[in-house]
Amino acid sequence: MRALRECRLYGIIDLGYIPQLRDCNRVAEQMVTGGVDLIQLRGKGKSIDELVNLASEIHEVTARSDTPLIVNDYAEVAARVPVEGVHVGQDDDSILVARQKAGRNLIVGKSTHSLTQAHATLGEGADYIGFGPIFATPTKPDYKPIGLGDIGQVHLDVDIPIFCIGGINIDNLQQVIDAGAKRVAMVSALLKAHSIVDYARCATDMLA
Ligand code: TZP
Ligand code: MG
Repeated sequence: MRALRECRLYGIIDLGYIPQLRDCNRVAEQMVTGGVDLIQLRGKGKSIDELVNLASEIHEVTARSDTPLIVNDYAEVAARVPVEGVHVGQDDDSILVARQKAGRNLIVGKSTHSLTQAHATLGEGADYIGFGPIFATPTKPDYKPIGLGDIGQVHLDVDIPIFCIGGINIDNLQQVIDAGAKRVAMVSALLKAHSIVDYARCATDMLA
């Protein structure tokens, strides 16, 4: 399986952007073909059983290319499907509880929305953090964007992989990289792209 440190582009399959759930596998295939390094299944409002079914199908695709699959919010899914990790937010299970619920050693990532939260997460044993939203985003509309200003500092202070997230697309990616980002996560830009494969290739080239 690809190591987290080698991952630059994190593609998030947010079911809110996928009207037909049977398309998830195809989306995962396209992400993998385009060079997405790490994939997350994010299904707000779905039941654990639904997520278990989707995660097992997507995992068949991701495992073939050694791409780690991370499940958002629910470590219970990781107890039933051999996904590589779980992602928790500030209001979700703690990293410790997520590991206990999964019942095995796996990647645990956490969303952070400020330098203070990023620092706090270090002591909690996260394997990576999300940092953002950098820009305003319809995917997380209630969150105030934090802008580019703290990206340099968070990379000085935090020595686990940091994925900048929130409103990032091909048109603003260079600004995010110039601000100090090495890794980014994309949701809507990738999922709404005319060609997920070409879009991901372009982003991975820029992050190389
Ligand atoms: N966490 C911070 S911003 C965000 C999450 C899950 C949403 C990012 O979505 P998009 O569509 O790439 O702006
Ligand atoms: Mg969450």
